[in-house]
Amino acid sequence: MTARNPRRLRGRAAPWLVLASIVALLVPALNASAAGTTTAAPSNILQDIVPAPVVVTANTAVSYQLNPGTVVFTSPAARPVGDYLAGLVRPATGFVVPVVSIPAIPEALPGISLLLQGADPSVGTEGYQLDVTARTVVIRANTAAGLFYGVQTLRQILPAKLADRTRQPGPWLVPGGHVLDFPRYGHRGAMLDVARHFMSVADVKRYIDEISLYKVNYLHLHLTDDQGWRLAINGWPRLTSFGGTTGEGGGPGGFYTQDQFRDIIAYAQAHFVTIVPEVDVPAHSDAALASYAQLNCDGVAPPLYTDIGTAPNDTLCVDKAITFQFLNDVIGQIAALTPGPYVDIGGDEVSTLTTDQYTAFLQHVQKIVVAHGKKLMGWAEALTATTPADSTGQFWIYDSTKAQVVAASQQGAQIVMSPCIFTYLDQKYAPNTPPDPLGLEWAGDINTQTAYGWDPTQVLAGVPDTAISGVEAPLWTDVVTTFAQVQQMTFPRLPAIAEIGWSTADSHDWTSFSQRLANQGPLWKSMGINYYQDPDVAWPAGS
Ligand code: TNX
Repeated sequence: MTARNPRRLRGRAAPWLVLASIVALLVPALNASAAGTTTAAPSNILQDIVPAPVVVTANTAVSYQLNPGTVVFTSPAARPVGDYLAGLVRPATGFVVPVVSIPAIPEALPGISLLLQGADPSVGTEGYQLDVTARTVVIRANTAAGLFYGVQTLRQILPAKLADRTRQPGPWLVPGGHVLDFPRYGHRGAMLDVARHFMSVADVKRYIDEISLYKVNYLHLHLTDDQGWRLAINGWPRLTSFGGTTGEGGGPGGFYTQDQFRDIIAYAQAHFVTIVPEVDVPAHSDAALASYAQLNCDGVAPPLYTDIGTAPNDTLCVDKAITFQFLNDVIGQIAALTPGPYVDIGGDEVSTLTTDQYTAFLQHVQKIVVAHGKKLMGWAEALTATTPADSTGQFWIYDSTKAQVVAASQQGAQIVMSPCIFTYLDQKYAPNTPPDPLGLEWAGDINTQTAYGWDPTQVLAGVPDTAISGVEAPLWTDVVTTFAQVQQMTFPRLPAIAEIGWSTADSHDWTSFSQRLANQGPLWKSMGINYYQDPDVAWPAGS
């Protein structure tokens, strides 16, 4: 429409030009005066970044000071990232922080620039380059995602009190220097089990905010299990009106309408997080079986299950046509809701089917997933039955499935590494001494150093490096009931696993990591994150 109307085109172009020129004239004076009056050293140092960047070159002689005249300039396609950054900066500083989109920025303007041009080619599709001088903070990337990750770095090197929701005293100094950064793996995941204990839309969004800080880009939502079905499916209303009404321990449960789920997905997208929706079948399906008698082989619905562990008979009837009509509806609707590449079908812990039944079932389910335009993801067990080239499997347990995971990876399956002994966020940090700490212990105690102490390429001998998509830290909620507990189990272990997914293998070093991690403490305090003060980490006083 605008292309056919040159007058409108001219009319649209003018405001940014005018605004940019005014701002560019005004801001140097403000910046110069602010820089000139600053004597304080930044409270943070450039090296305090988690995950560790590829290159960090500090220039301690300079720092940039956010000031009342600071403007965020963005390439037009990066405007939402600029708005996001300004939204982070405004509450604690009280500054106006205008965001101005400019098609081509000839040289860095005074202030903060988020540019989709001029990045070092090595940054690829998710990396970024950050340069901080006394006059400018410039983040360059090839994609909006890269700029978003540059902004996460900026959040970490600004004073922690920037995260306060109320006005705080400055100065707001950004340490000077250069960062060049890009991820080791494309899949850096977290998982939240909203089936055992339901988590509200607001809680899921908050989780997205908090994991984003560590450049996590996949959030796997475990949407169904024996204890609850959490996503409304058109045509199958009892899944949620009955199957969603409770949870583990018999609590009130809950579920997302499809509109609420779209809202979560949009929020995740704005944070460059891809949702991986999981419907766990054929086992872990008591909530569905209790809701619809016809899904049971004997036509009798079992009661809702509210205990820990698995229900006595929680497996779908794999011999009935209606089971596959049901799955086609569920998978089709989930595929239509999600922009991400995967529908996760679980596939774990099946004890009542023969190998042939399990294989036939999963092959059928994989056809449904593919027919709806998605790739099948599942727990490692699924790889024993699916077509490897069309599957991503999540390695979690060191049992007999190991060999089949290795074989599938050699035949084209992608593997996400979630070895339970390192990544299971529902396990206790420390041994079971009174007062009983939160968490299970079947995979062992996992303190922060343990969560950090592994490498994806060393988990399973025989898995080609190229078959490893990345890592995921699952948080099961069998014993985790509140969002404060979700935070306590996630921090500081998730940042440890995020660093394994993002940073180079060469940079892996507990001493360096634990120092950088310690300096996240004040930031978490400002953000209201209820974290576990692991005694192996020297948290700054008061954090
Ligand atoms: C194993 S990991 C499970 C979950 C439990 C978890 C508790 C996996 C595929 N299954 O159903 O919640 O242990 O730690």
